[in-house]
Amino acid sequence: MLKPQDSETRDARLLDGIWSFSAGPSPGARPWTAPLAGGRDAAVPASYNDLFTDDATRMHVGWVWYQREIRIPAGWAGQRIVVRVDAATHRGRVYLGDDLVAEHIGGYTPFEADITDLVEAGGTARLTIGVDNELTNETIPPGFLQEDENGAVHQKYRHDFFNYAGLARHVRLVATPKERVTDVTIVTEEASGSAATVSYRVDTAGGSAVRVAIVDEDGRDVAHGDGAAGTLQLSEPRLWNPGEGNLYDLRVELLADDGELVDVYRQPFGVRTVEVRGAEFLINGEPFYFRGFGKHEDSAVRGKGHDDALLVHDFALMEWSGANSFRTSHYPYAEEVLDYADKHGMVVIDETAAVGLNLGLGGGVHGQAGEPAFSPTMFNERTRDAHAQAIRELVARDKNHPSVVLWSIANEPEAVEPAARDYFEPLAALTRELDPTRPIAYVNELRASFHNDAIVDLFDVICLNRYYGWYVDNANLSAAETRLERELRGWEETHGKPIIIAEYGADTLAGLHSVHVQSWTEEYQAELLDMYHRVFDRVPAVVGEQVWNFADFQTSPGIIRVDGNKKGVFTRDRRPKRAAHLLRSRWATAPTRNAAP
Ligand code: E9O
Repeated sequence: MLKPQDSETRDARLLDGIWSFSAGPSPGARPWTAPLAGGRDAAVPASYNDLFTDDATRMHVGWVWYQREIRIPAGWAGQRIVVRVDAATHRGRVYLGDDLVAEHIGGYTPFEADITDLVEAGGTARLTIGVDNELTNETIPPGFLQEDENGAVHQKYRHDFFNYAGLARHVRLVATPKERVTDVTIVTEEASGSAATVSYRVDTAGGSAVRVAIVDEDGRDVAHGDGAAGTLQLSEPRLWNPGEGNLYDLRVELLADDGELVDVYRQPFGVRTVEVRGAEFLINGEPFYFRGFGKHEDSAVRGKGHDDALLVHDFALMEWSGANSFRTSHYPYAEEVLDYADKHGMVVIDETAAVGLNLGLGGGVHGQAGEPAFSPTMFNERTRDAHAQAIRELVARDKNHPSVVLWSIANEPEAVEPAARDYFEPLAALTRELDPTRPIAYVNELRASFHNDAIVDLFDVICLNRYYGWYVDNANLSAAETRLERELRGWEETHGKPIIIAEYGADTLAGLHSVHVQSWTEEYQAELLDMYHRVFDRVPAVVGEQVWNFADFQTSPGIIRVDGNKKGVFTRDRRPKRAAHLLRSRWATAPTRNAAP
């Protein structure tokens, strides 16, 4: 799905700001022709949970409603007009007046509602967006409802971050020509410093001919093509590389029968290749070593609300620490984040929201005692269909980002039971079919190791989340070191594929210090990371280290979390803990941006 943009033929307006908001009533309580009953002010974009002071809203389960007036610009007559919602977490319904104009399931990918026939240029309309945050065994991510002693219903889930919901990204009013470019796909077929071959495909609605040009960063046309698909040659291309966010635009022009220009769309892209060869991960044919973080979209007050200031600051901190990459744990991030990664040469592991597809931990790490454990049969065909749809929408949205070098289709799912293989085989095949150009992975958790992981052979890269020294061997780093090295060597010998440690870390209370080996102190976090690094440097198949987590983040309340997960190297308000300085001295001095430290 194309990101909205302004062009000679297109117009996109943000509908950000203060909307009227109400938690409930149910969809049956329309009409939406009237102002929201009991509506109060809410900011868009932002998760609604932490905007107010009442717990009823913060912990609300079910639908909420956002409403505002829109005015259609007078100059938009004859255009196709849509409302584009970048994300409605986890399900959205768009109404214009009382007409349902779009419904979408999946909380982190965009959708649009065509309102062309319902509005008039220069006129106004009442726009209402319903957002449902409920998670079930058939949603991605999954969850379940639990009734307490008093009959109150609570949303439970296995993933370790707060179920922030609402309109956390931009909403836009967009005009395009009716005959228009509907999709663009660009692939670097081959690239070297002296030449590159780039293939493209343009999908259209109407129009009769397509003309394309590659435009460089100085605005010069450096290659031309005709037709809806083809290949283009570039001589002396400026390759997109880690740390070098060189970008081009593919300017796509759609022409009518009489040769008149009806639509123009500029799709940014980078010229770069990605390949897994043996136990190496290659970008532009060069071995790449991932240094960076698992992140979250998370901050005080706005929850998962996208914020450009936070985006710029997070990247500044990542660059300060010497990171060259991050993972969009555990869901697709706002498109602005990937645009920024493209521009800054930051490498991205792009993940679906399939997190928490694990069996119950029997009241263990993230489950509360007494909660039902997920069983292998708990996830069914419909769960998998939702998961497949999440993969389709992720690839459709992000396929042209050069920063994205690896698809992660799930985090820490059940991976030992035979049912896991039946579940994942078609999903891995689907991901490859949708994008044959990028390697794929799933992110593994400790209980599936090199000898009993039943799905890892379906993937190209082994991504491991490991917590020796934390959940296992807490406060015993020498035992942890032995176990970690033994396990990594086991993976290396058994599978011969590149290994990325996609999570390692320790909960750390900023300001807590000790001269003793004491978990939760800043010293312990730094020593633990340092120990992992020694081991990584001894195991050649390790091609990446991404610390869990970039920053402290909010979780659901529970007995192992104190105001959230504290494994951040930065606090939630982005101040460095001691470990941040350790990473900076390891990473920022790496000989080249590509090399292992
Ligand atoms: C997923 C991430 O979202 N990985 C978790 C992170 C954590 O800090 C969480 O925030 O808890 C770790 C999974 C740990 C599994 C340990 C199993 C231990 C069995 C004895």
